[in-house]
Amino acid sequence: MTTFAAIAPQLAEQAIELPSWAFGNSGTRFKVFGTPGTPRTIQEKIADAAQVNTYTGLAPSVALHIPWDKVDDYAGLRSYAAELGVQLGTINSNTFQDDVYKFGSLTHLDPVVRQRAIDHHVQCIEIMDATGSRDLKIWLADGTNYPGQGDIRGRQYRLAESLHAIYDRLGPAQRLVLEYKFFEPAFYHTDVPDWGTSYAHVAALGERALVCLDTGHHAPGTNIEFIVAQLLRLGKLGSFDFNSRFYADDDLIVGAADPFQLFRILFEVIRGGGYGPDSPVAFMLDQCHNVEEKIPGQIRSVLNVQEMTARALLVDRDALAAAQAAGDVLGANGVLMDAFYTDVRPALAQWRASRGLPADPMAAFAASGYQETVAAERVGGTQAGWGA
Ligand code: PSV
Ligand code: MN
Repeated sequence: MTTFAAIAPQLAEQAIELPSWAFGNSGTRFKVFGTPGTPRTIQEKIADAAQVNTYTGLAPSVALHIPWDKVDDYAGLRSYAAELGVQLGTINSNTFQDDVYKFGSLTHLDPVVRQRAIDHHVQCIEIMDATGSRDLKIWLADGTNYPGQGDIRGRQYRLAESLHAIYDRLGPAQRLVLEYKFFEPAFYHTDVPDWGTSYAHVAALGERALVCLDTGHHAPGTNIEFIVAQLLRLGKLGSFDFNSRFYADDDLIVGAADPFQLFRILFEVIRGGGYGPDSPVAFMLDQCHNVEEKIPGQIRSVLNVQEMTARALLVDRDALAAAQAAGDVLGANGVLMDAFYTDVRPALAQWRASRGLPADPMAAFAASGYQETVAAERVGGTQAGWGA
C-alpha cells in the first residue's frame, strides 16, 4: 500500500469551504434551538469560521448566503475576513423565501417574477466582484406538488432562458454552479432534480457553468461515486456540498452517517483528477448543526473529509489496476478495502503537529475558551438563523 509519507504533500493541498449558515441557528419545522454564543452578524459568523481554520488549517474560506449575509460594504467584509485569515468564497443566491416565489423563481410563468429572480442573481454577481468570489451557486426550490399543477416542459425552457441571462453577466474569472436536489420543498417534481438535468443546463450555458453535487440530494441507495466519475469525465463537476444523511436532506456532519460512502466518493474524485489546487472542483460543506455545538461540528466535519481523503489517497492504484486487469475481483476489492480500513488518525495527528497545528483540533478548540468567551460576550441582539 502507498505510505502516509508519500501522500502527505497532497494532504497539504486540501481546502474545504465552510458555509456561513452552519454557524447560525438551524432546526427542523418543529423547533429551532438557540445556543449561547450563536453569532448575530455575518462578522461573528466569519469569526467563528476562522476558528475552524485556526485549529485545522483546512478551511481557508467562507461561503455567503444572500440576503442572509447582506452588508453595505462587501469590500470591507472581505478585509475583515482577511484579517482573520480567511477569504470570502462562494456566493449562494436565495430565491426561496419571498412570497413572490411561491410558484417558482427562474422558472416562473410570470416574466416579472422571473426578471426579479434574475436581478437577484445579478446582484449576487456584483457582490462577487466586491468579495473576490469565484463561484455563484444556484440552488432552486422551484417545482410543483401535484401532477398537472405546472407545465414541467415549459418550466425547463424558461429555466434555460433565465440561466442564460445570469450566465451572460458573469465576469471572465467567475463561474456558475447549478445544484440539483430530487425533492423538497416541492414534492411532486423539482425543476433541477438530478445531475443529468443540471448537466444539460450547464452544458448549454458554456465552459464556466458546472454542476454542484450536494451529497444529501439523492434518493437513498444512489451510487454517488458513479455520478462523480461521470461528471469528472465530462469536465463538468464544479463543486461539492458535503454533508451526510440517513433519510432525506438531513444536512448532518459529513462522514457521520456513512464514512465508507465518503471514502468511495473521494477515491473517485482523486481518480478523476478532481483533487488538488489545479482541479476545478471546490470542496464545500453544506450542513446544519441543530443539536450539537456548531464550531466543533464544523471542525469534526473538515477532519472527517481530511481523514477519508487520506485513506483514499492511500489506495494502491497500480495494484488495483493490475487486479482489475487480471479479473481478480476479490483482489481488487481487497486493495480498496485495505486503504479504507487503515486508521490514519495517529499519522494525521503527528503530521498536524509537525506543521504547527494542534494534534487534536477538537481538544485544542475546547481548551481555548473561545466558546465560553463568545457565550459571555454575545448577549442581546438577534441570533442568526435561516432568514437572518
Ligand atoms: C437546501 O436544500 C440547501 O441545503 C441547498 O443544498 C443549498 O445548497 C443550501 O440550502 C443553501 O441554499
Ligand atoms: Mn447544498
